[in-house]
Amino acid sequence: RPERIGPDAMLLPGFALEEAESLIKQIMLIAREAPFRRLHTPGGRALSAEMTNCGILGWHSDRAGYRYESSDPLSGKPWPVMPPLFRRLAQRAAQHAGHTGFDPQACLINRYATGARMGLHQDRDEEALDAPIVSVSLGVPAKFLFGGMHRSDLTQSFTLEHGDVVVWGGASRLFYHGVAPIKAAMHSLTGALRYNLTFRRIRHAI
Ligand code: MD5
Ligand code: FE
Repeated sequence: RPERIGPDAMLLPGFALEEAESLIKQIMLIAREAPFRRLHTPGGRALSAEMTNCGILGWHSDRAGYRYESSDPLSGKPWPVMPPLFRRLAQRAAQHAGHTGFDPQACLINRYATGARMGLHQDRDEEALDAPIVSVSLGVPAKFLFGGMHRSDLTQSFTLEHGDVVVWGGASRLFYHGVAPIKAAMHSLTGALRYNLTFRRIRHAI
């Protein structure tokens, strides 16, 4: 029961439910090596979601700009290895949505506390724009906003629940999107938190 939510964008409800508890345990292990932190935009504003990464590249933002780094700027050490469970889930989801051969290089882990949000933006810090993006939602639900190629395009909203996976390919890959402020809620595995795993391929070759 995959649901088409945009051009080449597929919602796979509950696709990650079976491994959700293991995913959350792995997030805790990753955060011991590379703690969640609040990044700042190049303009100096703090993002409200806290972030960390695993994989050979990790997304980072500071006064110098948005970019992918092979080491954690906090520690100078390489990002934690992407757990095979993460990689396999992302590959299986991409395959399920019709994208063969997806091999993610980066997994950005966003942690949203109550009230945290993500303003409308495009994901365009990657070179491999032909590769899909796979996102996995865990914990409390979020109202996700999904627009079009232009910031001013109307947005649709839908709820992303614990275990839901979305595969964004084709035209949707560059659509504006955001997350409305997280409402106070409780989930048995995460408390009041929402986590989102965002799997991306950054470069065509390594
Ligand atoms: C989130 N994270 O729920 C989302 C999930 C981010 C981010 O947006 O940049 O960390 S990824 C949603 C996404 C990715 C690529 C394209 C589109 C949506 N889209 O075309 O709507 O924390
Ligand atoms: Fe995004």
